[in-house]
Amino acid sequence: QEAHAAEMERTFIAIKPDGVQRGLISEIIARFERKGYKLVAIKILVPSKDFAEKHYHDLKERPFFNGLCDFLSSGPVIAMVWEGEGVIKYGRKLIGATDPQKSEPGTIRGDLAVVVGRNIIHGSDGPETAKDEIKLWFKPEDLVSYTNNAEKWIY
Ligand code: 3AN
Repeated sequence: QEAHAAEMERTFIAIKPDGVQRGLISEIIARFERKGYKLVAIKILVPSKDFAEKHYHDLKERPFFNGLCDFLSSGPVIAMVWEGEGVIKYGRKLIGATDPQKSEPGTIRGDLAVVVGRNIIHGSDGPETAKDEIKLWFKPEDLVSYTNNAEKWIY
């Protein structure tokens, strides 16, 4: 039984400039797609420094805040919303630990990244953050709602 789209859990996922420029967009999207999650919004943009600071406002007091915001605004970012049961928590599992030296093989950071300042992907860390980040990056009408009925396309 499929939950109604309005009740489905959603998370904000971003491929950072290093992931984009290393050609990892399709690799990363494939992992979420194959797991069974549904892509409901996607765009490419170069965030301004000001926008990056809004996105990372929780980390304002951290010593790496300025460098992190410079980095996020240094090139194109793929901003996405993924939907599905448990997608916030399991999305973090697919991504792996913040420090790629500690993330397990099989995770996105474990397989594809080496240093913490260049860890290729962002994922919301909880329901409140997910809601705030989706609102910051997308307009409500940017999110699609559809029933996935793949059999319809098998002839
Ligand atoms: P996550 O991205 O796994 O949620 P956070 O929210 O603790 O981790 O950190 C946000 C981002 O800040 C990380 N993705 C990483 O790029 C950067 N960051 C975290 N810790 C460090 C650090 N010690 N040095 C440099 N950058 C860091």
